[in-house]
Amino acid sequence: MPWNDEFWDREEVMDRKDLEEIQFKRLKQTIKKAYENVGFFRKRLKSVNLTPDDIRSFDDFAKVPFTTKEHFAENYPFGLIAVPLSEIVRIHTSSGTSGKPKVVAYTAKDIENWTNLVARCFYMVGIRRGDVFQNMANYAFFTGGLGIHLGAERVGAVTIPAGVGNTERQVQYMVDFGTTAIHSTPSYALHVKEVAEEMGLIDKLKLRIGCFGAEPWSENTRKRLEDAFGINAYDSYGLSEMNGPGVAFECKEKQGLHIWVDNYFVEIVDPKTGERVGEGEKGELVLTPLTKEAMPLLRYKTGDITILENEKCGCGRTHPRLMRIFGRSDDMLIVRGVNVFPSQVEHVLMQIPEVGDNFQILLTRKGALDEMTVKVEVKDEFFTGEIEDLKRLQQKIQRALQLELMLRTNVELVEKGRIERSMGKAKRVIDLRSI
Ligand code: DLL
Repeated sequence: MPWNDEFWDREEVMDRKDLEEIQFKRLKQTIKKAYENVGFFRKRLKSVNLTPDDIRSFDDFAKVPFTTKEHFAENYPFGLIAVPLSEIVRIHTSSGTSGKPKVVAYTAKDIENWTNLVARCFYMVGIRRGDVFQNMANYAFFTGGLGIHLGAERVGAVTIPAGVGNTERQVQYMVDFGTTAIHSTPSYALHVKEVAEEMGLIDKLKLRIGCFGAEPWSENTRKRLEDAFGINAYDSYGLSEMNGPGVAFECKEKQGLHIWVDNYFVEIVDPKTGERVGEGEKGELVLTPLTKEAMPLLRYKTGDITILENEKCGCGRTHPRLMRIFGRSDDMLIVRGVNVFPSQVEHVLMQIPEVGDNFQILLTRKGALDEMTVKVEVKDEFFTGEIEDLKRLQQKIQRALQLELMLRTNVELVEKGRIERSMGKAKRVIDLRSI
């Protein structure tokens, strides 16, 4: 296979009509594969009196029942696999419900296809042969390790399997190897930035590009990372059930993430009713992989809340865009009846110059009332010990949060380093209300 410029460009600007044709053909194949090879899907289709032949349009497909993460628990470990184990070459897991991890499996062709999808994302943001790409993600069961790694190698970058942790060594390598591109969770990137500043090496870095994903983050965090590292920072979305990273990715316009609809069929539904929402409306992302051999999931409810944008992008690519993920429907906090996404809190805090890079939300109950306390690290230069200054800052943060959330919160200011750093996905919320 010639992995040259022409190869990647051709896939990104396919005609919309051709894309739809490919989608429908692949969708039919996926339904058939699932029906014929996975008892679970056969039963699900039969429960609504459907056979694969009854699905003749994208609208008909809406009659197929959803697959949820609970179904992963029920079919643990291998119940959703559509090929014999002898054809499986890799397994990853990610945290699931009722103590059972979600197990996802790949054939050799799945790995090949996934690698090309991740490479397509990296090519899009300008990562090329000669770039030094440091992958600061966990290489164990997490798909952000190997999945990202193979995609970066495929575009020809010098790929460093750095993993997470040992942050001082990571920063030293970035300087020594002349790293030009990094990948990590945004929360770990903030920690790397902090350590690079402490080591006095932040100005010695040669970074151009940062790819960040696997958890929600905000425009203001983007700005912090871009300013500190002198990079362009891009949002990367994916989930293990759909291979892992490489499902959707921002282009240089940074106006939403192109979702590769030749490989994933996209629906946005009302999370409660399951009905498809109107164009441009916010809802839950439901995905059906169109090319997976090992695990052809039908209408998988991701839990992720977003908007699908069909307008053509300034970059010329024809694949539609997902707007930045607001959060998961199950991450949404209800505090005294008000809906709050942790990403909204992040958005507010990261635009306040005195605020450091870490925060945590603590939920407690006082009598019948919920209390939300936001613990905020303050940058060293503002943590002066002057009570009056701190009081003013605390009130400023409280007002900014109230304006965004329509909710009164307590704000507790702490010194830098007082909140535990995350190496992978950050734990932003501690909910003590049910204890
Ligand atoms: O997080 C795959 C991945 C690895 C994506 C590296 C990007 C980079 P899981 O561990 O299965 O897979 O978690 C998937 O993480 O359903 C979202 O809730 C969340 N998530 C992933 N990317 C983003 C993002 C990987 N860019 C779950 N913004 C998903 C917000 C994200 N949330």
